[in-house]
Amino acid sequence: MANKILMVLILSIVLIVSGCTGSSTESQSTQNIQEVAPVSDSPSEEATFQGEVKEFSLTAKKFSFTPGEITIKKGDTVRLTITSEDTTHGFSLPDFGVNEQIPSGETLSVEFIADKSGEFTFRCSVFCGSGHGGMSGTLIVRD
Ligand SMILES: [Cu+2]
Repeated sequence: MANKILMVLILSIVLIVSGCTGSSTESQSTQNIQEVAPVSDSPSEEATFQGEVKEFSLTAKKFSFTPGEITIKKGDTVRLTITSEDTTHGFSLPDFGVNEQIPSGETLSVEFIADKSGEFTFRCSVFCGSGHGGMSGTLIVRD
């Protein structure tokens, strides 16, 4: 009786071992290396552009900007055309990285994307006289 059990044990061990070694060569080289080609055909196009282009004409004159308040929507591209009517003025909008000079009688174009909402102050950045410190306006960016 003990012999029979031993035989079954040995047989099953042999079966397990041979079964394992029989199918251990599955090294199929499935090399489907698809080259990830760059998708962008036109790299100059901004994929995330959503807003509109808003254009405004401003005049700078001692000691104010006209209009003194500009309202746009977040995501808009803002184009400002600013003309100085008397002396040299500046146009500074630090929240959007803008700071330019507008020589006397000249027109300057400024463009930026309003990528955040809130109320931002733009001001003259070139000393133009006694009222220079109060020469400012407000850019309102709505959500
Ligand atoms: Cu000024």
